[in-house]
Amino acid sequence: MSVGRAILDGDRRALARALTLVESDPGAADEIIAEVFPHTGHGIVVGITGAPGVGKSTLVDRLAGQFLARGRKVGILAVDPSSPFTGGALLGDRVRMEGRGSDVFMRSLATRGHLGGLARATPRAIQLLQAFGKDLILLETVGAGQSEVDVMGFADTTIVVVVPGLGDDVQAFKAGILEIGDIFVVNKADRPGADQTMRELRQMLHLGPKRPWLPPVLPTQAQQDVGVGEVADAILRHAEARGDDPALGERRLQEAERLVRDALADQLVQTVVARSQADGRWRDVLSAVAERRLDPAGAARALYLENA
Ligand SMILES: Nc1nc2c(ncn2[C@@H]2O[C@H](COP(=O)(O)OP(=O)(O)OP(=O)(O)O)[C@@H](O)[C@H]2O)c(=O)[nH]1
Ligand SMILES: [Mg+2]
Repeated sequence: MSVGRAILDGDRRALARALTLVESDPGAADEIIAEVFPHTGHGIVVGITGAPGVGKSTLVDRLAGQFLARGRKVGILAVDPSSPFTGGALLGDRVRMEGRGSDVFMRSLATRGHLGGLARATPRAIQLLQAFGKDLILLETVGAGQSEVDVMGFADTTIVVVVPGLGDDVQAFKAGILEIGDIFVVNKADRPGADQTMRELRQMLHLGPKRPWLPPVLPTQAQQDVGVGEVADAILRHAEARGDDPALGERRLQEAERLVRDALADQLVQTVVARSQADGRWRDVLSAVAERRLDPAGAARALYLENA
């Protein structure tokens, strides 16, 4: 049986193997993705982002519990754009999640060194989980940079987690976090200043451009499992609101465009590199660029025209 068929039939080991392929070399899983693709795209993908240590993993764990209790099939992806390795924190998370037994599938994704790797691997990992039958995927990512905004682009609903006392986070808000958040969570609301932080956030959101969906600002104490049900409710409400949004079709087309453009870029690079390696031109051109006889864009153009 093919790996794709096995995943569709609910084989966890086949899923784990495919995810490893996707992580180490996105293109390597093309065949598997092609087989399962008709069975993807359903359900809700929730992105959870925020500065290190704000409680994202704890919230994800509690949200998983909420959605399991509501009969959803939950998958979790912990994406770490900053680390080329699966860090200790993520391993700790994994142990915690696996306490939930086989109802939740949890996986960490790291860059493994290649730039832009996560932006390629993340949608494929989501598709594999959907093919496996998961209809609620929680996507945790840390940081406040472009890579994080890129990864969150694959979420239907983005949750931005902050803690009382915005302080350092103001920087992150300038970097566009305010624009990508559909739901704002003030976690560690057991700490002083939570009310003020919520007020400040609401003010900032009201100052922004008018949108059909005004992002709610919700307090949680994830550790104590307080307020998490309200976050789950808000996720479902946002999914419903999106369903009525005439822009949804346009969004799906944009997503398709991004996937096809990325795949096209991958295939063009592979084809041109393989062909120019085969006739020995590749090394000559690299030498020319290394010795500054040729500029990189000029080199690429020449190789493309010779081999595409
Ligand atoms: N006081 C308090 N602590 C919390 C709460 N939620 C989580 N924590 C604690 O905050 C710490 C960080 O929690 P994590 O869930 O690992 O945070 P994270 O955002 O996933 O961290 P990174 O993945 O490392 O960025 C842990 O010690 C949690 O127990 C809360 O509501 N109140
Ligand atoms: Mg975490």
